[in-house]
Amino acid sequence: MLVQVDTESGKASKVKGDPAHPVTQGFLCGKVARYLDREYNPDRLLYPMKRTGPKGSGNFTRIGWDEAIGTIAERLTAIAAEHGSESILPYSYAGTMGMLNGSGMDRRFFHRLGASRLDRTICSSAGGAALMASMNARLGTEPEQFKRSKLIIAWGANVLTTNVHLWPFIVEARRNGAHFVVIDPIRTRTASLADQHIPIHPGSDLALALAMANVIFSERLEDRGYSKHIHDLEDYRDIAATMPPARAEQLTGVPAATIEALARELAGTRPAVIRVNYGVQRSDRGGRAIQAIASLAALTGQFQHIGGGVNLSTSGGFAFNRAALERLDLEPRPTRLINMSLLGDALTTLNDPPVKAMINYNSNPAAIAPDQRKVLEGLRREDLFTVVLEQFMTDTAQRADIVLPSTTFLEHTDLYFAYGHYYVQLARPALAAPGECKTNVEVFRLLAKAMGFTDPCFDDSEDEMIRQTLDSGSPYLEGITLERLDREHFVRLNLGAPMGEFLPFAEGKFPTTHGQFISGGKDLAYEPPVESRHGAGQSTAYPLELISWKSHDSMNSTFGNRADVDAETAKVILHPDDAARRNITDNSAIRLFNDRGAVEAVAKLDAFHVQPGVVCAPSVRWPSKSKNGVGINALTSQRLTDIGNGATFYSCLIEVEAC
Ligand SMILES: Nc1nc2c(c(=O)[nH]1)N[C@H]1C(S)=C(S)[C@@H](COP(=O)(O)OP(=O)(O)OC[C@H]3O[C@@H](n4cnc5c(=O)[nH]c(N)nc54)[C@H](O)[C@@H]3O)O[C@H]1N2
Ligand SMILES: Nc1nc2c(c(=O)[nH]1)N[C@H]1C(S)=C(S)[C@@H](COP(=O)(O)OP(=O)(O)OC[C@H]3O[C@@H](n4cnc5c(=O)[nH]c(N)nc54)[C@H](O)[C@@H]3O)O[C@H]1N2
Ligand SMILES: [Mo]
Repeated sequence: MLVQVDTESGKASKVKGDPAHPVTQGFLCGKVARYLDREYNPDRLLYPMKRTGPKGSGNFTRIGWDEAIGTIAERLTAIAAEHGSESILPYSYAGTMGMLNGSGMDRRFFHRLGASRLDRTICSSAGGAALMASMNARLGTEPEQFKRSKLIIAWGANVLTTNVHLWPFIVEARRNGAHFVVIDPIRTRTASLADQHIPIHPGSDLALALAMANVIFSERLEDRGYSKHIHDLEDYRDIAATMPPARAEQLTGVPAATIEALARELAGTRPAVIRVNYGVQRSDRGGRAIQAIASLAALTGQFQHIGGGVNLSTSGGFAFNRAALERLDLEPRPTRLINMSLLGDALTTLNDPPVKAMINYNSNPAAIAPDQRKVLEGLRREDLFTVVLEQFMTDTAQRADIVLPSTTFLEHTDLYFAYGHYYVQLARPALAAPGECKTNVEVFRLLAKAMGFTDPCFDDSEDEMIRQTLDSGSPYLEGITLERLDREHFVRLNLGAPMGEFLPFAEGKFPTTHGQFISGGKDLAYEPPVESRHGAGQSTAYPLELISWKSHDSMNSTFGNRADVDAETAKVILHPDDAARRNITDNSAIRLFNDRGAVEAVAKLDAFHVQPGVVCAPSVRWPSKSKNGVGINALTSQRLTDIGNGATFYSCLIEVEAC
């Protein structure tokens, strides 16, 4: 990304994509193209503040940094002395995915303190666990290879909305004759532009993937030469045999003939690539669904061909020295791990010790964590000491005792990995921090000093931390130095192959113990998600399946302060048949509810985008912007995925009524 800065005023006038970058190719997504609105927004937090009214009242008064840091250090010391240091919980996720501000000085601080550790499961852990279970590597087909594909399946991947930089490669492939198929319960923007859209019942992808394998095995369409690299091939065949297309049709809503045709097309096309995204794994069987989808690529030998394979994530290429960056070794003793997707329970029922302090940065749990009623109940606790590092007054910041103003990524140095491509990136500040904003790195450095931590790592500069992170001995990082990053800004990982020709599994050689791919066999046995039309929790009280997917114009809850984003995320899309049965008209006020909570929204009737029985909410709206002060996650549950302990946001049953 390039920022045009006026040398006299020091102000930015324009942001644009870097035309030299092989993946982003000179354009930005719609959200970041408007980033200067955010950068110079009058609502930016500029000074440290402390709470003056009751918890959550939003009454704050400005204080100095010395008082802020002093108070936090004093309170944390007292809480650790009385309840043990594990009563202190860090909470962070994807606000910035920079290594230093996202998993650097913060981790050092909490490890040294002996705080509870956070299991960061809110987004991708089920899919990540699936890649590890099947290949022991989080690697995927390079985006640059997609243009060489002949068949591209976007499986639970809303490419145009969430991964727009892949789109030009898909366009190029289609120009060369590729067939583009989308498997998604919703007819997304991506689906409506595809050659074929296959609507599927939410949470049933595992059944579809097994049925495709069933067709491939029974018609002997597998790649004989390559499928020998599947360690548990016979178990895979056995489990696939339990899912004939007719059974899968019942479970998925996809006609058996469509399943057969897709299976034959996948087996008969080289190269074919499956772009699976995280939408698939936000439900009970989502982890194994990803494993079954990756298994299809192995069974049909797609890993041998440029433009083939499967891509969920490329993050495993970034073989950084996390031990040196995060310094887990500073822990005085091994500490407990708290699942961030269970924050509601962690704040309300966890004991031994209870959570007495929460330091929140890069995240807005009051909006994004499931089972929001419990989360908000927890954040309301007068005896919970809460510190929030933020750029804006989010619902989480509003419930803090101390709010600390944070820099944006245009204002601090950081090193970036990616999960959609293979380039390491460095950003230096383009702009000065406004007011008294500080970087997360600096805040945790100051806190470490105030707590009396004398370990030399708390004196490390940003540049020193970057050098330590790059120094891992991995061949992927060979030759990638801070100096080179400063010169070039983005550097391709040293993957041992020219751009667009990285085929790590062309000859099998998976980094598993036996070097083979693992399908999962019996572990792939399908059961519908508890909260789904065929699930055990199916009920007449809450018959509708809610998908609170990604909104086009916001980034989870980031940008939720914007009026246009708020209007968009206030809408909930219903099929006209479902609406008619409930006397709901277009643009009218509705109430979505289940046993966990109720949310008010505006109905948008739309037979084009949603199928009957499915309700779709672009997320994540700021709770405080809605009439009853809660957001869509008041409806979602703390039930976890089959593997990876992830959140099941997209497996959620509700009822809707006019209000
Ligand atoms: N504009 C925008 N871009 C974003 C984000 C954002 O908030 N806004 N967030 C970023 C983040 S944090 C992430 S993790 C990625 C996520 O990127 P994606 O995974 O692409 O996004 P999602 O909307 O979570 O899910 C993708 C699609 O899966 C579909 N889906 C839901 N349930 C199922 C199912 O059971 N089966 C199938 N086959 N499909 C299903 C949804 O309808 C959706 O269209 O996007 C990133 N990019
Ligand atoms: N219902 C529903 N819930 C969801 C999802 C969904 O699809 N549906 N998606 C889930 C997924 S995939 C994800 S990844 C999570 C995302 O959840 P979060 O990681 O909490 O993401 P955001 O909502 O974007 O909030 C990030 C916050 O970090 C702040 N921030 C940004 N940069 C910095 C920085 O440098 N320093 C500091 N201190 N703060 C910064 C931003 O202002 C913002 O308020 O949400 C999950 N929740
Ligand atoms: Mo995410």
